[in-house]
Amino acid sequence: MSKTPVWNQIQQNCSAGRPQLALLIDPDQAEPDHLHQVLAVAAQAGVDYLFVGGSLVVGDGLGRVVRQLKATCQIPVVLFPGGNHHIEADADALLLLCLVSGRNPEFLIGQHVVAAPLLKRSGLELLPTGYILVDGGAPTTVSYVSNTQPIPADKAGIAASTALASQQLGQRLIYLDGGSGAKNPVPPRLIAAVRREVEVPLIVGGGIRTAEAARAAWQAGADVVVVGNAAEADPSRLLEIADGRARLAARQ
Ligand code: 1GP
Repeated sequence: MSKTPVWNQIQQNCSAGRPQLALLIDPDQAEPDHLHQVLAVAAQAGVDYLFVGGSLVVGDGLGRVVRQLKATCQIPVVLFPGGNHHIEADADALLLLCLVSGRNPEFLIGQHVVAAPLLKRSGLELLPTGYILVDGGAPTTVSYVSNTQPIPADKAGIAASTALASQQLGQRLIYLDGGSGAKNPVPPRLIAAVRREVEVPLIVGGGIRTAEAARAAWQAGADVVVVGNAAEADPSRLLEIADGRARLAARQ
């Protein structure tokens, strides 16, 4: 069966004005039975994409998790790599992240050079993404591991200019991330400022734990909202968030 490229799905949903939801799965936390339960809820909630990865994956579960996802559900599997070793050809696509909020050449081009031949051989669909870290109120693994500073949460103008530069450089997506487990989600005001500046699809995640926070992100202009920790701790959160999304879509 031929599959629709993930890029086409994102674009079609954006054109239809449909709020999209991604579940982020941390391979280090994904024990098979628990993952099975989470996936059942994700399917019920109408999750659009499964993002897999993180800035620090210490175990060897990435390949196992990707294969379990592909074997048990139809939701597209998109790698969210923390480095050039997070490549699994069994996934559907990979967010080719360029950490544009930082000034560490390793995450702007260094890792990409090492990964390029592997990515070419993998046949993965590549989604070039301007990745923008926003201060979520506490130091995050991603800023520590990448040795970069996030953009202050009250500097919407810097975030908007960074996103615009990223779009001008040819990135096809922007990902505004407070980082996994962020104390505060990316502020709606900052999301809205970025939304006004760029046309490319906008992914927003980090610290989104409630239906209200997800709805605020969509209303501010996010196309895809990412939920990780909250769904892992309590999968029923996905149903609440999906319910909020349905009510939002009904009002549009
Ligand atoms: C982190 O955006 C993701 O990179 C999701 O964060 O785990 O806090 O939902 P949470």
